Amino acid sequence: MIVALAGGVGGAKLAHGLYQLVQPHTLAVIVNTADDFNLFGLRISPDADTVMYTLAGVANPATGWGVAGDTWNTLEMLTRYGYEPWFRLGDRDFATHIARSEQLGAGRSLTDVTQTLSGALGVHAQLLPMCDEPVATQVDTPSGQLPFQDYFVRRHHQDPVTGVSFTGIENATMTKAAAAAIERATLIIICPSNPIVSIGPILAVAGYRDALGRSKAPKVAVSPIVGGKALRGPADQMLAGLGHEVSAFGVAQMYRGLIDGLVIDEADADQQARISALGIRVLVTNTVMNDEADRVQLARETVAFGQAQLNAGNQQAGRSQLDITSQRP
Ligand code: FO1
Repeated sequence: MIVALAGGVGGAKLAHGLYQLVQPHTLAVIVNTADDFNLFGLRISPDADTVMYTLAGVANPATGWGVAGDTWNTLEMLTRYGYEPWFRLGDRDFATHIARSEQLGAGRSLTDVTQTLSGALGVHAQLLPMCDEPVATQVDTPSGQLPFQDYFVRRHHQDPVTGVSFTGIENATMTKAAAAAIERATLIIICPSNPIVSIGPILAVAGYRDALGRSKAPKVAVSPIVGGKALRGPADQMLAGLGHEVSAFGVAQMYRGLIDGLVIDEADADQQARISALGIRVLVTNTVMNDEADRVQLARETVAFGQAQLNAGNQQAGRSQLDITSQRP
């Protein structure tokens, strides 16, 4: 079982590479839900939907989020009723939010609803919300505290970030399904998502750090920072605003103690020694996923890197060599 921790578009791309590489039922993607919010009376789970649409092969390739070829009639009509269309919801995307909201309203858990929706779209990997309780990222800026989507979408993540907090985190617990997946994991991958607001919320939910620490599976992260920049989104300005070094090394420091290995881009090869000095093994390769082949290639190399960690660990302990994954023929 490979367990991938993911957030938005960057994480979804590597999850998609893994999904194409291994038998679907041997992959579980634990997804951030702290970006979730209510709009038009509907519950919206942007990161779960981004991973779901990407694995289903229906994501909008230009943006990474929303449904390819979607239409905008509902939003256009809502604009005529005076609503501001700051968060672009397509007509097919609305169906996801209507179905999720209706099923949550009937008392189903977010985990069960997400399984129903992703299964209906033909996704046979496990797509697991990090928790079933509501958690909401708040971003502190010089203009005051902003709910995440206001900061990220409405204000185009222009505001300097001076702090991040997760409302409701104190009531959130790792789901049984996520715990079971980590229990069975032979490899745990932290996808190239924003360490602060995509991976951070998952690690802040009670139970994850213990479960990950207990797991004997190798833990490998892929740096979302390449050449000192985030490939998309505000991760670089967030790391800077919160006092972290904006580099692959900075990411290594954030995950220190949690991961055995870090995959960094060739642009950051000069940081390999500093990262190794933290006791973290390093794989230097191309981590920029411009097309589907890149996604599968990065997935393949990340899995092989994890396998090497496992073998190294087993050799030291005198254990036999295990095959981490059942790859698709
Ligand atoms: N991001 C934007 O920058 N602008 C949008 O209008 C937008 C709409 C949207 C609709 C559905 C969805 O699932 C995601 C959407 N996103 C949009 C992306 C979303 O804000 C981010 O992907 C995550 O919240 C951060 O990873």
